[in-house]
Amino acid sequence: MTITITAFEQSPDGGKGLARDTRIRWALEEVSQPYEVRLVSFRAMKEPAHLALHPFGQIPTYQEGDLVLFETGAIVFHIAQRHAGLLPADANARARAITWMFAALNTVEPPILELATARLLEADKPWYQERLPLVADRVRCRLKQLSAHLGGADWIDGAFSAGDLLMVSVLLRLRSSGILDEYPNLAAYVARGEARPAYKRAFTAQLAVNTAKSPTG
Ligand code: GTB
Repeated sequence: MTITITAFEQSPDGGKGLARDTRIRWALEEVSQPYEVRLVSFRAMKEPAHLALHPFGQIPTYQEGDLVLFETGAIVFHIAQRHAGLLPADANARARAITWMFAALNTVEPPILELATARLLEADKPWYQERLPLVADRVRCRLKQLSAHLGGADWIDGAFSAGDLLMVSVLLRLRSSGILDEYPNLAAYVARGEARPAYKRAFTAQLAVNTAKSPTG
């Protein structure tokens, strides 16, 4: 059955791979599943046809026959459950990998998103310079803990898993802030993720969309 995902017609990041369709593309590449991509504009995302797939009018979505999913974490989990390669066979190791998926999205990503939002939308506010270090320190708090847990390991709990896929994806959003480089083992962890052939294919595919010349020039 054909898998179809949605992605930005033109990502605001210009192809840095930070929009969440990259996470889905990466998961599908890891498990060698072909997929099609339907590109949607910001306007189309809020129209009934897309809202029928995604109640919050966002990307990514995932369609496979009658199945329609939204929420990146749920989609990656679905892919990992259906196809070998992203979750360990051992029941306890699998439960731990799933725990790391949640940790990436629920514990590590929120302060990172808060920082990204502050830098993007609050830089003109009179309190920005005072607030920014507070927000950045909340990110550092999580990175310090994650760094201590990872230590010198390649991946967060044994072999590469969907937990790593989501954690690396979440940490990638920090690159432009410079904070990631304060934690060399985490910077190396992210680099290992980016070096995976499946990530490279996913990144290249989204880049092609975002550098393609628009029909209007
Ligand atoms: N919780 C949902 C999920 O994980 O799937 C969140 C989905 C979401 O935030 N989607 C964003 C979206 O559709 C795109 S990925 N936004 C349009 C809207 O809400 O109207 C978030 C994103 C957007 C842009 C960048 N960037 O330019 O760097 C990075 C990440």
